[in-house]
Amino acid sequence: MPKPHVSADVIRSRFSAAMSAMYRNEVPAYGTLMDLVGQVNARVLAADPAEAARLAANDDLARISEERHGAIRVGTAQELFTIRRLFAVMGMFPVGYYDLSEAGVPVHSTAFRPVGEAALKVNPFRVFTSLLRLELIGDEALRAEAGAILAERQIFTPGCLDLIARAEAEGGLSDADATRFVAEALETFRWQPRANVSVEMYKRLHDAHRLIADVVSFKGPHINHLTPRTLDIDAVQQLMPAHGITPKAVVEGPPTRKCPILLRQTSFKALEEPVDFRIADGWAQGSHTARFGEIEQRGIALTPRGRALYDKLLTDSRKVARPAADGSNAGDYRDALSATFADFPDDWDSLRRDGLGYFTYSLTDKGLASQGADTDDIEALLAKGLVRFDPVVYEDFLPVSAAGIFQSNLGDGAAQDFVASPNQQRFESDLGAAVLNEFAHYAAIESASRQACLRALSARRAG
Ligand code: OOG
Ligand code: NI
Repeated sequence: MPKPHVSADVIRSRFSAAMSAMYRNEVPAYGTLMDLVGQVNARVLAADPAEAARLAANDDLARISEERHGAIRVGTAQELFTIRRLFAVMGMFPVGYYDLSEAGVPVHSTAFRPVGEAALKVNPFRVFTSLLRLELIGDEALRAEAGAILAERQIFTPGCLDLIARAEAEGGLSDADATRFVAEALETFRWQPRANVSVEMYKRLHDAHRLIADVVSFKGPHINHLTPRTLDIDAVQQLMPAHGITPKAVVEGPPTRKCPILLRQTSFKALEEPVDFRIADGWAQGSHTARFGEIEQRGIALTPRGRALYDKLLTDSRKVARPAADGSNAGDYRDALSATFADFPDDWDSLRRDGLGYFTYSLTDKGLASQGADTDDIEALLAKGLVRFDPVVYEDFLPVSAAGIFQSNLGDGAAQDFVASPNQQRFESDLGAAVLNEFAHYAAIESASRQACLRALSARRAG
């Protein structure tokens, strides 16, 4: 008898818990950040019982401060292809295409994440995954050497590869195999204190771009940050220095609002860590900065129309003030952002009526107690108080914000001018699959909730 499979959602939960424990242990400042986030979230919930009740109804309150995402950077098409298969075992699929060349970082990316409300509810953990684009590097000799170094490494353990193949062949893993899979997969994301290259090679890679050194010099794509969810990102940003952590200069994304939209993020600067580099007869100590911690606060998912308005206002505010890496104009940037975003409606009903955000619809208590209604018009049902609406949470990322996060931890001089060269087709061919469209996902959630409301009301009429 074959053993029953555990669900992919359960494997993902075990994996994110294991990753969190490993990272806290390896990066102590991250543990401090987690504690701070927990304290701030507890304070917000105590001060706002209505929000606490809403979260209790929609979310697992006990897990409110847990990780929502992490990030890795892989070096080759083959690595990207296999990482897609690895994440699929945990019910994580590539959503969205992000071109960061435009923002001075030689990578393009996707986010592996659970898809569908049920899976997100069990555990929303996702991994922002970037593929290095050596073709954007001018120095041809260095490009060839870096390619050769990458071609020789194997970032997956043999056990991990076997279990991926088994999950694919059998449609899942038994409980014991899932436990082994999590342990084997974790090895790919672990920090390797011994570099794969000599210090001279490291320096050359580093001079070409710090990101290239980070990807090419090591045996694997160490997880470079994990990110818990906070209910008040401004408070955590402000409290970080008192807890001995240095935050990046500005919070990325939209300004502080009554009705949060999309995603706001901030991070603490990457730490300098000791690394052993190869020398002729052994190892020589040096250092590398790579790993940091981040926090996020999520708001409503915007429609293409809302997203276009967001992009326009962000561009406008960056014309007034562009955040300097040293933080010298952080105040000006914040002011410009709030002034520009005054043009973005800040109440839920306007966002809905203007078609800027996605909402779910459900029956109110009155709707549940009713004998149905004589109309299929959602606006009329809302007016009668039979139906209510709630914002759909944004589950994806933002390219300009991601570039800001990259830059703050790569160091101030890391931005370089690359010719903007999005190449989704190439990315998807390396990935071995098309990325899912995030807008289609949100639109489907909204329309399913609408249909469910109408069906429930018509069943009441009939009954
Ligand atoms: C990824 C940076 C992007 C985010 O939250 O936008 C990111 C990286 O530094 O590898 O994680
Ligand atoms: Ni991140």
